[in-house]
Amino acid sequence: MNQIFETIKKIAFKIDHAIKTADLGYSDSENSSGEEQLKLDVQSDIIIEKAFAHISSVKALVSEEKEGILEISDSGKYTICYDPLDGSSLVDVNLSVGSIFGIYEGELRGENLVASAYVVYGPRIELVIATCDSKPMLYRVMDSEFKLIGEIEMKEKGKLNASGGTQQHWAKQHKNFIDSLFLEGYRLRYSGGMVPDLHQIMLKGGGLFSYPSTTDIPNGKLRQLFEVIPFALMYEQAGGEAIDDNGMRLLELVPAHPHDTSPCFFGSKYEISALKLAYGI
Ligand code: AHM
Ligand code: MG
Repeated sequence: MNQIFETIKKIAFKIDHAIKTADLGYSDSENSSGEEQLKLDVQSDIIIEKAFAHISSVKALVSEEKEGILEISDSGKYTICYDPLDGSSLVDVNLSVGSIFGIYEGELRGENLVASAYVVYGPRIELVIATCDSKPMLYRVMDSEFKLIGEIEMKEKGKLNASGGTQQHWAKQHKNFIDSLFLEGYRLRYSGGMVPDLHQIMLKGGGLFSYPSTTDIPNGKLRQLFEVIPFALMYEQAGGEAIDDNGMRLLELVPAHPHDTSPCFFGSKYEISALKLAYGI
């Protein structure tokens, strides 16, 4: 597993370099969710595929940018599901973006996630790694190297509130709940990049990030294997919670297809309890 984490560090430097120097235009292809791909999405995907191609513990790779599963090694133990450049449409306005990695052993489902990692490409490069038996560990690049900063631990209750989805398509109960948090004094924080948005809430102690079911996208936008499940492990290991709109732990999701999505809520304990009350779940 260490070799995988070390590889993610190397990938982070390469993708960061690409973000800073590459062409920001569109490629002439679409990803498997039918979204237009930026050249940077494709380039980041290739960087990751090449980096893991010779790591013997890797059995297979599944990318948000590709259909299907890429077999790497028969004797490998782990399947890595990754979003090479999440929030890539924010690069042209110079906001932070990220890469997300879910490391699964066995069938691709929440309970088989053994570790997850994400990289934030912002004013600095940061990396967070969580395993099933450790708190998330934060690393930051200083003097061209990843240095361990420390463990991440969330408080019982935070101050930040971030909800995705088009508001005109929110369900009444979601709108009422989000409004009630603002009436309690929560501050809006939403950049449109789940990596920096979830990172901010975790590092500032707590709050709530929602990507709910909406009338136009009933299953939400965020993908289970590459985005939702890896962050669920982060939040649970940091002392928070991560559930869907039925109150089920996101770590219990069982995707029927690699690109399946799910409504999702990540927060500290207080906000998740309040959400359960408001949603009646
Ligand atoms: P992407 O993987 O195509 O970049 O999309 C995922 C991103 C998340 O980072 C973010 O939370 C969400 O899309 C924002 O969506 P919206 O604009 O609907 O709020
Ligand atoms: Mg994404």
